[in-house]
Amino acid sequence: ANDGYKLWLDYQPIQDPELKTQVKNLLDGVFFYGENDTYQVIKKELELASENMLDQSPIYSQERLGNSKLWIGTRDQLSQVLSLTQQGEIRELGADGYWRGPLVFEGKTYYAIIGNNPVGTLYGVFNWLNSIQTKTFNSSSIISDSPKVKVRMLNHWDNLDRTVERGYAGASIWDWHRLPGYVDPRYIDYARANASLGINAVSLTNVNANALILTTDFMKKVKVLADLFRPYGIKVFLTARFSAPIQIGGLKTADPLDPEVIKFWKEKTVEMYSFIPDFGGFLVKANSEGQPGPHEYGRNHAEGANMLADALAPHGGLLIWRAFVYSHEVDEDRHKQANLEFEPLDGKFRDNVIIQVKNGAIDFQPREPFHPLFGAVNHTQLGMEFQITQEYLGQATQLVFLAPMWEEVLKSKTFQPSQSSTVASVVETPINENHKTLIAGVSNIGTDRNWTGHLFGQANWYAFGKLAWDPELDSKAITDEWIKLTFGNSSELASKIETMMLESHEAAVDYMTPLGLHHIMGRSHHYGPGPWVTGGRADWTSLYYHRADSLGIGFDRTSSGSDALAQYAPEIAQEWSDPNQIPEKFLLWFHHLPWDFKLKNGMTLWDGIANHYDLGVKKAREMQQTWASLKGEIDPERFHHVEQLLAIQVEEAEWWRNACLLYFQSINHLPFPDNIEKPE
Ligand code: GCW
Repeated sequence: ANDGYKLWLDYQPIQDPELKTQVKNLLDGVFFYGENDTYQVIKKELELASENMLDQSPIYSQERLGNSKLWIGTRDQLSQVLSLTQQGEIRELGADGYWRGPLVFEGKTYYAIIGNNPVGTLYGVFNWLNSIQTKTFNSSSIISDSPKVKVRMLNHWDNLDRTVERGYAGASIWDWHRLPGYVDPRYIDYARANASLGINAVSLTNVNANALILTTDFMKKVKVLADLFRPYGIKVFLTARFSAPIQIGGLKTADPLDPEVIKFWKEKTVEMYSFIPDFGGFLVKANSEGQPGPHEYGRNHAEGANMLADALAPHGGLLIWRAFVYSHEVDEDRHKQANLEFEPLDGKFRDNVIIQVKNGAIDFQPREPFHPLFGAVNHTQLGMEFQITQEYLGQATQLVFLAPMWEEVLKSKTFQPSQSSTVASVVETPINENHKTLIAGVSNIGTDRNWTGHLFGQANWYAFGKLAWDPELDSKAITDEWIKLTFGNSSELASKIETMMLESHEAAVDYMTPLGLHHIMGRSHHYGPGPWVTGGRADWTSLYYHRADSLGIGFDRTSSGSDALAQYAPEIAQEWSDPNQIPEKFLLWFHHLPWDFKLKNGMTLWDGIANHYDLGVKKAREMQQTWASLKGEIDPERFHHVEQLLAIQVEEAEWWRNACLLYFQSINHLPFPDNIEKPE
């Protein structure tokens, strides 16, 4: 039975005789150029892989020459057998880069996997194992790669009590109660999976933070995880509750300029590093959605962030401060708030501060235009925050592959700071040599046997890791790879699953929030439709976002409305302020238009909305049919799991379409177009 626990590291027996001989030959003579904890984990991985793929253990060679065939080590360790050119090429790959390929030494050819540091070597080994599984390994070609982003991080929204905010895959995998004494073997599999993607950082706790994590008892627990993850190249970060000096420090204030508060954080940080000498740093959500922050004391975000950054700096730690800030007191379009607060602070943050910005200005909607902060500040290092967990995208019930959405965001042109800038280039570029770059993803992992609840949630974790390593990758390549690793190498099966995956995001946008509609889901749980949601705080209602009335629909963010558009580069502001020029996928995000506004295809806006919802339902049904056609080609356990979930997805796509269209019709009283299936 296949329950999906092994993720993309399910080393299957090698069928192809030629490939098998090649791999066996190498694994019969493995030589390590040294000893360290990372090489220990490489050995474990090779053993696991070899036993599964070849039904035998690797044979370690004690001598560099003699019987060895596969060389593993760092550039330094191999310097005597590398030419100067080779050394130069590898050095250029930077800290975490790797090089693998044939090496000729004294007339004999070896296959070498080389990193600039041991972790780079581990990445090279994972990449090699990946190439075997996807049948792309060729022992005579050279493959080298290095990450384009320094910090590639998962954010867990763990609440210390095994619940996970917006977690849909069971309980939290962090079993705080039984730590530090009990080490769940799952922690190791977690580290392996992340390292295989190049993920090198994890923030263990919820950004809606509990100060308890900073107490000595919890530090001891965190230390166990940090020690386990270290050989895999993964650094641990924690969320810091801004009011911790009050909650656990016995102080009356958390004012970032108060000497006692400064002292509290300094000492806390010193204590943290006494347990974890390579502690990554803190991640902070402040003055957002009721979280404490510097504003309580009349201080700004920079004053808050810098105080913590100063505590971390002597230890080499990073302070990651979120730009997801909005408060109901600011009488402004929520879309504008981050720029309003952060643009005036440009250049005021310490070198070890990164501002972590969600991909869009509202909140992880099914589709958002890129966040206007990207490109708008030149002296502040911005990191990207994606949400892997599908809070607004059907949670762990629906198949929605997110790589195309992330790719769309990353490839968006910002036109700032330069004409050719994209979101990806902004995120990849350190503002100077002292700065680190960052891509973070809110994790979708839990205790479910398959980790992510929906089997295809694994693909989102996988794609996130790949894009954090290289934000320029295209989703199709990532998809192909994941499918092969997950379902094997049959090309017919692969092409069907690929189509499902690559079309799933657009399908969800169609049946949830087409044409730039947003935030019209059920209140607070964000599951299912809720365009009627009203009452309470304005920017938590659906009406605030869709603004439908008898005459029209959409949020006017042009100069006649909130003018959020002015926060983008003039090239974008100009094009998007014209409802006939803006890409239609963002139409109602920026424009309030009459129901009979003409779309590019000649339909009225109302007919267009109706057609998108209907198309979404059709696409969901198509996915279901495609999957049904794979019966017998996928093991029954995983087949049935996805089959059941797709049936729910189809019902829910219909629910979304019917609910939204009937609701909007109750406002505009227009008939449905003839060509769609009538909602009821
Ligand atoms: O998406 C919203 C979520 C909150 C979350 C918040 C944030 C952690 O609904 O659950 O809180 O964003 O990102 O801070």
